[in-house]
Amino acid sequence: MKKILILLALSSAVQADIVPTQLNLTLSSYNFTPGVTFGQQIRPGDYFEILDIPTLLGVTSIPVDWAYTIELLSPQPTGITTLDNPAIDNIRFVYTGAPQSGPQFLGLFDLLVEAESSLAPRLHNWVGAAHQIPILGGQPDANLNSVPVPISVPEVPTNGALTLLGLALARKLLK
Ligand SMILES: [Ca+2]
Repeated sequence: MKKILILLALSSAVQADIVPTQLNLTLSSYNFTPGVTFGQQIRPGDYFEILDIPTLLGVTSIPVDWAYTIELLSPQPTGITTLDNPAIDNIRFVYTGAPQSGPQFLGLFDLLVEAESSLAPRLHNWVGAAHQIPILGGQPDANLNSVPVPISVPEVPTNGALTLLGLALARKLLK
């Protein structure tokens, strides 16, 4: 079984608020556990996005107090500029619960993707938008991260298909 695990330490994020950790792809499940970092707080309306997931089919489960939207283009927080392909789906998760301060993990987010996808790197495709904790001023804070996303794997011809292709080529050459 194909299984890839990527661990990103909460403390290693440079400009951090909601960051990805424990990203994992199994047969048709793309899941991860985001975290809110030290000195940061999530409030109702704060969110994070993963941009441009070509094999995204839907959502299997997300923690309580979160809602999601699948959309082609997503809003960017102030100070964040990144590429967003208008032809490929994004997913955006919006927090609806009571304020929570970091550092802490935010639970498992599990997405349904096309079976037999494989992970491909993407640059600056994770956007997090939270706030500083009140004692630090409570201002909005946002960041960019890069996470791999599942993409389709081109189908490899089966032996039967190769045989048919060979016969077709042979017939063409004999004409
Ligand atoms: Ca997009």
